[in-house]
Amino acid sequence: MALERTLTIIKPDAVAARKSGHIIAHLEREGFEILAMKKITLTRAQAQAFYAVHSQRPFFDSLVDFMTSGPIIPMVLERDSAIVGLRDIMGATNPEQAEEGTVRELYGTNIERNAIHGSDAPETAAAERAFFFSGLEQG
Ligand code: 3AN
Repeated sequence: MALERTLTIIKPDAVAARKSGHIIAHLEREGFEILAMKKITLTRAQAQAFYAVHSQRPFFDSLVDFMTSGPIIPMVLERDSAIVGLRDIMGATNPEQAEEGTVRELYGTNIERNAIHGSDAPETAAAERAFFFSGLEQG
Protein backbone atom coordinates (compact mmCIF):
# COMPACT_ATOMS: atom_id res chain seq x y z
CA MET A 1 0.00 0.00 0.00
CA ALA A 2 1.22 3.45 -0.82
CA LEU A 3 1.03 6.61 1.22
CA GLU A 4 -1.34 9.00 -0.58
CA ARG A 5 -2.79 12.45 -0.13
CA THR A 6 -6.38 13.48 -0.70
CA LEU A 7 -8.61 16.51 -0.21
CA THR A 8 -11.63 16.52 2.01
CA ILE A 9 -14.11 19.29 2.80
CA ILE A 10 -16.40 19.47 5.80
CA LYS A 11 -19.38 21.09 4.08
CA PRO A 12 -21.47 24.06 5.35
CA ASP A 13 -24.23 21.84 6.78
CA ALA A 14 -21.87 19.95 9.08
CA VAL A 15 -19.93 23.08 10.10
CA ALA A 16 -23.19 24.91 10.94
CA ALA A 17 -24.41 21.89 12.92
CA ARG A 18 -21.13 21.96 14.93
CA LYS A 19 -20.23 18.47 13.76
CA SER A 20 -16.77 19.37 12.46
CA GLY A 21 -15.05 18.12 15.62
CA HIS A 22 -16.85 14.79 15.36
CA ILE A 23 -15.89 14.44 11.70
CA ILE A 24 -12.23 15.35 12.34
CA ALA A 25 -12.12 12.78 15.19
CA HIS A 26 -13.69 10.20 12.85
CA LEU A 27 -11.00 10.86 10.22
CA GLU A 28 -8.17 10.61 12.77
CA ARG A 29 -9.64 7.40 14.18
CA GLU A 30 -9.52 5.97 10.65
CA GLY A 31 -5.79 6.71 10.47
CA PHE A 32 -5.76 9.90 8.41
CA GLU A 33 -3.15 12.51 9.26
CA ILE A 34 -4.20 16.14 8.75
CA LEU A 35 -1.44 17.86 6.78
CA ALA A 36 -3.31 21.12 6.23
CA MET A 37 -6.61 22.60 7.34
CA LYS A 38 -8.46 25.93 7.22
CA LYS A 39 -11.92 27.43 7.59
CA ILE A 40 -13.15 29.61 4.72
CA THR A 41 -16.33 30.74 2.97
CA LEU A 42 -16.25 30.27 -0.80
CA THR A 43 -17.39 32.96 -3.23
CA ARG A 44 -19.84 31.87 -5.94
CA ALA A 45 -17.06 32.03 -8.52
CA GLN A 46 -14.84 29.79 -6.39
CA ALA A 47 -17.62 27.23 -5.81
CA GLN A 48 -18.49 27.24 -9.52
CA ALA A 49 -14.83 26.64 -10.36
CA PHE A 50 -14.46 23.83 -7.82
CA TYR A 51 -17.57 22.05 -9.13
CA ALA A 52 -17.02 22.95 -12.82
CA VAL A 53 -17.34 19.26 -13.77
CA HIS A 54 -20.98 19.43 -12.65
CA SER A 55 -21.80 22.74 -14.42
CA GLN A 56 -24.30 21.13 -16.83
CA ARG A 57 -26.10 19.12 -14.14
CA PRO A 58 -29.58 20.29 -13.02
CA PHE A 59 -28.46 20.57 -9.39
CA PHE A 60 -25.47 22.85 -10.13
CA ASP A 61 -26.97 26.22 -9.06
CA SER A 62 -28.42 24.70 -5.91
CA LEU A 63 -25.08 23.04 -5.12
CA VAL A 64 -23.29 26.39 -5.51
CA ASP A 65 -25.91 28.08 -3.28
CA PHE A 66 -25.33 25.43 -0.63
CA MET A 67 -21.54 25.42 -0.81
CA THR A 68 -21.43 29.22 -0.43
CA SER A 69 -24.05 29.33 2.36
CA GLY A 70 -21.48 29.30 5.17
CA PRO A 71 -17.95 28.36 6.14
CA ILE A 72 -16.37 25.09 5.05
CA ILE A 73 -13.29 23.29 6.36
CA PRO A 74 -11.05 21.92 3.60
CA MET A 75 -8.23 19.60 4.69
CA VAL A 76 -5.36 17.73 3.08
CA LEU A 77 -5.24 14.19 4.46
CA GLU A 78 -2.50 11.58 4.25
CA ARG A 79 -2.77 7.82 4.74
CA ASP A 80 -2.15 4.53 2.96
CA SER A 81 -4.67 4.39 0.10
CA ALA A 82 -6.09 7.71 1.27
CA ILE A 83 -8.24 8.39 -1.79
CA VAL A 84 -10.29 5.21 -1.88
CA GLY A 85 -10.09 4.89 1.91
CA LEU A 86 -11.72 8.28 2.41
CA ARG A 87 -14.45 7.49 -0.14
CA ASP A 88 -15.19 4.28 1.78
CA ILE A 89 -15.62 5.96 5.15
CA MET A 90 -17.65 8.86 3.63
CA GLY A 91 -20.39 6.55 2.38
CA ALA A 92 -22.72 6.95 -0.60
CA THR A 93 -23.53 10.42 -2.00
CA ASN A 94 -27.10 10.06 -0.72
CA PRO A 95 -26.94 9.69 3.10
CA GLU A 96 -30.10 7.55 2.97
CA GLN A 97 -28.12 4.99 1.00
CA ALA A 98 -24.89 5.36 2.96
CA GLU A 99 -23.69 2.37 4.95
CA GLU A 100 -24.15 2.49 8.72
CA GLY A 101 -21.34 4.24 10.55
CA THR A 102 -20.14 6.23 7.53
CA VAL A 103 -19.70 10.00 7.85
CA ARG A 104 -22.64 10.72 5.54
CA GLU A 105 -24.92 8.26 7.31
CA LEU A 106 -24.00 9.81 10.66
CA TYR A 107 -23.94 13.50 9.74
CA GLY A 108 -25.54 13.99 6.28
CA THR A 109 -29.10 15.24 5.70
CA ASN A 110 -29.81 14.61 2.01
CA ILE A 111 -28.07 14.10 -1.34
CA GLU A 112 -27.01 17.76 -1.46
CA ARG A 113 -26.40 18.46 2.22
CA ASN A 114 -24.19 15.44 2.71
CA ALA A 115 -21.61 16.73 5.23
CA ILE A 116 -18.35 15.85 3.47
CA HIS A 117 -16.52 15.92 0.15
CA GLY A 118 -13.67 13.61 -0.82
CA SER A 119 -11.61 13.56 -4.02
CA ASP A 120 -12.55 10.62 -6.25
CA ALA A 121 -9.24 9.86 -8.06
CA PRO A 122 -5.50 10.67 -7.95
CA GLU A 123 -5.82 13.41 -10.63
CA THR A 124 -8.74 15.14 -8.91
CA ALA A 125 -7.04 14.79 -5.52
CA ALA A 126 -3.95 16.62 -6.81
CA ALA A 127 -6.02 19.35 -8.49
CA GLU A 128 -8.34 19.80 -5.50
CA ARG A 129 -5.44 19.96 -3.01
CA ALA A 130 -3.86 22.68 -5.15
CA PHE A 131 -7.24 24.50 -5.37
CA PHE A 132 -7.24 25.13 -1.61
CA PHE A 133 -3.61 24.90 -0.44
CA SER A 134 -0.18 25.98 -1.65
CA GLY A 135 2.66 23.46 -1.76
CA LEU A 136 4.17 25.19 1.29
CA GLU A 137 0.98 24.64 3.33
CA GLN A 138 0.91 20.90 2.49
CA GLY A 139 4.34 20.25 3.98
P1 3AN B 1 -19.67 12.68 -4.42
O1 3AN B 1 -19.55 13.89 -3.53
O2 3AN B 1 -20.22 11.49 -3.69
O3 3AN B 1 -18.42 12.39 -5.20
P2 3AN B 1 -20.70 13.82 -6.87
O4 3AN B 1 -19.30 14.19 -7.23
O5 3AN B 1 -21.50 13.04 -7.86
O6 3AN B 1 -20.79 13.04 -5.48
O7 3AN B 1 -21.51 15.15 -6.58
C1 3AN B 1 -20.89 16.27 -6.02
C2 3AN B 1 -21.85 16.91 -5.05
O8 3AN B 1 -22.99 17.35 -5.76
C3 3AN B 1 -22.38 15.95 -4.00
N1 3AN B 1 -21.50 15.81 -2.86
C4 3AN B 1 -23.70 16.58 -3.65
O9 3AN B 1 -23.54 17.60 -2.66
C5 3AN B 1 -24.15 17.18 -4.97
N2 3AN B 1 -25.06 16.31 -5.69
C6 3AN B 1 -24.76 15.18 -6.37
N3 3AN B 1 -25.85 14.65 -6.93
C7 3AN B 1 -26.88 15.46 -6.58
C8 3AN B 1 -28.28 15.46 -6.85
N4 3AN B 1 -28.85 14.50 -7.58
N5 3AN B 1 -29.02 16.46 -6.32
C9 3AN B 1 -28.46 17.44 -5.58
N6 3AN B 1 -27.14 17.50 -5.30
C10 3AN B 1 -26.37 16.52 -5.79
